[in-house]
Amino acid sequence: MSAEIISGTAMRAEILDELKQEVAAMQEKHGKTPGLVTILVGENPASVSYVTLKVKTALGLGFHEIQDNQPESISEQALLELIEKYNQDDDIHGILVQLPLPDHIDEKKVLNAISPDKDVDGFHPVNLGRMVIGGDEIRYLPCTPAGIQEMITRSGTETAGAEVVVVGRSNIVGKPIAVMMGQKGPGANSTVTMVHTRTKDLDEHCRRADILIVAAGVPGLVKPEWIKPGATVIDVGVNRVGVSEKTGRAILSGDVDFEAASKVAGKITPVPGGVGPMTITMLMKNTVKSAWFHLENKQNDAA
Ligand code: L34
Repeated sequence: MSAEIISGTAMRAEILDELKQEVAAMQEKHGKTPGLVTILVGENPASVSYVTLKVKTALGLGFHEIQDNQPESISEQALLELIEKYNQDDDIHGILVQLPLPDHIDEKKVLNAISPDKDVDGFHPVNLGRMVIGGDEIRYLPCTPAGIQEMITRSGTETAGAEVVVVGRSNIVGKPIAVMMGQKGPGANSTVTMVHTRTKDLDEHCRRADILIVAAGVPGLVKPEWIKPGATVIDVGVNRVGVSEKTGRAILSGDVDFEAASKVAGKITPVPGGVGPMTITMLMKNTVKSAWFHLENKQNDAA
């Protein structure tokens, strides 16, 4: 048996086409396009690579895009002031501060400083709280979990009543996707188990999963024997496991042994070309949403 590949790159193309039309409609109606600022502190190679892709995608959609690179040495205070400047800028609808930040900066303080109305990453406690409440309350879903849910539903995987096992409990992936899959509503209604480093019998839990979502950051953690035959496997890991001698570029590998897992799973996402491209796509979707909101509903705060 060979699993069907769920391609993030193919889904990205579809969704970006839809967004392009929305941007054109916005330009026509309001004479404005969505404004996004990406703030990158320092030169972490993975972060540089992801931010570069985000900027390129935003420019491709015709966004008003500001790439604001800051030195590793920037003080926490200066970074907070920079964020406040963009909070006040009417042409900016989305503010993204790429993580991780250097050790001398308090990540929580920085994320909390972004106006919840411009928090297109969906990391602010207000937006995470809204996500937990669900339904109409939702404003911005965090991008990686939103991308994962989109891949599951667009691939035709049944989620209602499905056993979903989430490996990992980070604030940006594990915790939010576990909540989202357990919500009432389309693309959800699943029975969710969240497992982590202190879980007993990790493999036993994984074997029960109809949908296995792996976001541990450990290359090759999930073995083929841990996968239920026919399951949908979503691999969120983007591990840099070496450097190609030919191209000099990083070699990427997921948290799942892809070759072996493909023989057991029903559907599986690749790395690269899986969840990563969808994360960036969902950021664009949130930014378009925010722009509509700011252009058509000035009373954000009262909402
Ligand atoms: N603030 N920080 C903030 N928001 C985010 O949503 C992120 N994340 C994670 C790290 N820090 C963040 C990302 O953007 C991870 N992440 C991310 C984004 C894109 C890709 C991977 C991770 C991606 O496009 N990966 C490509 C390969 C890119 C390459 O060659 O380096 C892929 O095909 O998987």
